[in-house]
Amino acid sequence: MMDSLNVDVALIESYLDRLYVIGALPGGGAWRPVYSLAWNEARQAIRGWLEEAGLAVREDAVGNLFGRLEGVEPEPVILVGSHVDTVYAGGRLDGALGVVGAIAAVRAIRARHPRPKRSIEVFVSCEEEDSRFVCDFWGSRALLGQIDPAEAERYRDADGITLAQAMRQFGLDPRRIPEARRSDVGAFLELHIEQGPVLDREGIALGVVEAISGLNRTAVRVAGRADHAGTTPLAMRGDALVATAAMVLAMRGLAEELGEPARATVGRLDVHPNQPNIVPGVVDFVVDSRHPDRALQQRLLAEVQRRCENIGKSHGVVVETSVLVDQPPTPMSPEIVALIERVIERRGWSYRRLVSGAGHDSQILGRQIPTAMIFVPSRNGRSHSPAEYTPLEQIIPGVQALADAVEELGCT
Ligand code: HGY
Ligand code: MN
Ligand code: MN
Repeated sequence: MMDSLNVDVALIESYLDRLYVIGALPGGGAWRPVYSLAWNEARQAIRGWLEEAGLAVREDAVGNLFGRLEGVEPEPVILVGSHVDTVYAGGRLDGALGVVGAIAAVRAIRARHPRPKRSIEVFVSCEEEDSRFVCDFWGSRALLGQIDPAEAERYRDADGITLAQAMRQFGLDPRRIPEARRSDVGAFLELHIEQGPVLDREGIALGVVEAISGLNRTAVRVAGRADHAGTTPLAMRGDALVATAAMVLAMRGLAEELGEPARATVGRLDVHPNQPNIVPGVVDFVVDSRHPDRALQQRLLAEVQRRCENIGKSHGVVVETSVLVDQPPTPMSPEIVALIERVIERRGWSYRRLVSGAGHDSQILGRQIPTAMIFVPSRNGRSHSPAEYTPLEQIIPGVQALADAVEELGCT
């Protein structure tokens, strides 16, 4: 058996610190939405790190970055990474850990295997979070050739800018999106924080993901009637926000009825015209619903739509729903899961299997490419918040396990 690989702990800490400054918001947390200045600044920093690691850097048609360590066999390629974009006011580790961990892992591998058996690439996904456009795992869908270039004209951000316009600002041509497709990838590994409480609560070092939950996003438009807040009798109102309030509570009730681990969340409301002295005329909102069982995910989705429509009728407002995202649950590769467990056991660390309630690039890539994920604990399960935290000593086993697993896949 080979000696253990050792990843560079100081480098991991300094890269994570550096990334968290990029897109930092005055109130805490960072925001690096796709095709923004902060997003690009982070990518330029990462590009430099990939070059310093001795990797051949390439950018694809949507802005995904790759850093390649050329193997004796050019393909199939072992891909390892995560996403560079963040949610609004996101924490230090979501996505960033997977990118930094991949760089540290491949650096350590390169030091021992300057020319590994298989080619190994760090993958920096350009977009995973839907935090600017609801574009549904843009980076990994592009890699699989699943984007219709017309989508780029369809999606708009809060300021009305189309995704195509945003791409062009960074010299990317939406007509070339199909060129991002790859068919040379043989495996994908992603390191991530758990973003939930299980590992932290149980005092377990690492999670090995066996499946990722199915995810839907449903846009709901509630159309009532804008009227004077002082004069319109309650019985004469078509208050879109009152109807929406009932729907929000119904979504919570729906997930409770279905039981753990069903989820239904309304995290975004747009109220029109959003004035204190006007009865709200229109509300747009998005329901995020999830379940790891496809049949139950679909039942949940159908109920989201049915309940919103029924509540609309009882409130005398018009409800329209449209499904923006429909990603089924994705099982991880049993062979790579078993490999990860073996390398963790060899190190003597504790681990357990988990189903990820959060979505990941692995959810998309895992449907066509053998894929697996390693989780490190999230303190108090906090994520999608500046409170996201994992101490360095709990991060390092995750990066080591990633490096060991990639080494096994790429070099033996
Ligand atoms: O929403 C998700 O689960 C992911 O963090 N994008
Ligand atoms: Mn996230
Ligand atoms: Mn993430």
